[in-house]
Amino acid sequence: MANTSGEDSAPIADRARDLAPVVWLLGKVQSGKTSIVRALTHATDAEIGNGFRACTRTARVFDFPSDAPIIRFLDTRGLGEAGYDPAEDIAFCEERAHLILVVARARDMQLEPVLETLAAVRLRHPDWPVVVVQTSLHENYASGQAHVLPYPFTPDETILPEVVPEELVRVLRYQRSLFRPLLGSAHIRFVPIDFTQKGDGFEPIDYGREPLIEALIAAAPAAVSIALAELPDPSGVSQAGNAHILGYALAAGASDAVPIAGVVTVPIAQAAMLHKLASIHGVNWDRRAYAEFGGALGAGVLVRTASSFGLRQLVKLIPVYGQTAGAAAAAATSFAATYAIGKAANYFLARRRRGVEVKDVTAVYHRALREAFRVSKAREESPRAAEIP
Ligand SMILES: Nc1nc2c(ncn2[C@@H]2O[C@H](COP(=O)(O)OP(=O)(O)OP(=O)(O)O)[C@@H](O)[C@H]2O)c(=O)[nH]1
Ligand SMILES: [Mg+2]
Repeated sequence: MANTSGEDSAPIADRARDLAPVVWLLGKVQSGKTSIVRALTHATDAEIGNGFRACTRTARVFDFPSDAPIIRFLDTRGLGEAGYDPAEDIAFCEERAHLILVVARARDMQLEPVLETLAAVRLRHPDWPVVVVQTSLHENYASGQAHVLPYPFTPDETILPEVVPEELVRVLRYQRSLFRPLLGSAHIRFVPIDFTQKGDGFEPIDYGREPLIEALIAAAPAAVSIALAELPDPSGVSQAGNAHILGYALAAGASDAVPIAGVVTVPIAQAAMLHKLASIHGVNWDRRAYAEFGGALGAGVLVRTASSFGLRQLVKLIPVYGQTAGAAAAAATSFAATYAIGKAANYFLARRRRGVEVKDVTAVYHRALREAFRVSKAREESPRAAEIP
């Protein structure tokens, strides 16, 4: 297996970072921007404020996952502070973003700084998707009131269900009306959430997390949706590795489309991915495991990964893509092969200790290959995905 440590993995992260779509979080000071980054990516170094003083002082990007990012969250300094002119920061964010996530406390009706910025950005980018997150819902509950469960809000911005407390309906509706005069053809989606601390006494503490991810998926260009679908679930178990697999596969596909001598080759990306997955599952690739896994994928698949031979040869083995010549097909193939090897390895590593049937690993590999080609097709059909700087 190729060496996968240190200097090899940095270019993979760089390559993935170049491709990953960027979500721009825009909102006033202490509206809950960083809390969203933290809840979505589980980034523990995202510092959350105390509710009073401005916390995030400079724009910062959170890569998810950091070793091979598939999505990037651009967390920004809060708007509306005296003496802070956000023009430069806004220009910086605008150059990089693909989707805007506006964050506002549901009670906050003084949204001028946010609305002004949003209106200016939408004049220049009328088609950019916007999701407005209405945070800290319980500030509008009567005392002792719990969250309404199951989560009652729908993506339809006009309908607020009867089960929702009257005061909350009133503020949500009023705040939504403030966004109505904005220019731009894209639809604005509203998602009420309440990300509380454990001691606050509200269950669940990430009220609205899933609907928020769904709203982002619905709003986003296809490439972003695919990345968002791989965000970790709170238990973190069932999807362990998925986001990493997608990141490495994207990096592998890109390195085949735009070959840059000596940077990231497909086998190196694959080897680094296998290494990463093993560490996620807390196991090692010993000779036996590697042979067993290689056997499940079929003759030669891993030999190509392990040698520096490249996977272009696979083009011939995969019927649909074998017929289409050219770099795009090679890239799709490298992406698909890496993705499928990753999914199969994830399955294999998660079950190896308990014993795993070779034919099941093979089935996962084949299913993932088909899925990968669907994913590449969706990416091709999403032109914004191709123009990420
Ligand atoms: N109850 C509740 N509290 C929230 C929610 N979102 C954020 N908070 C709290 O609000 C405070 C500010 O949250 P942050 O995530 O730091 O807000 P921010 O927008 O990043 O703030 P700045 O970096 O200062 O601009 C913290 O005390 C959070 O715990 C929410 O949805 N519900
Ligand atoms: Mg912050």
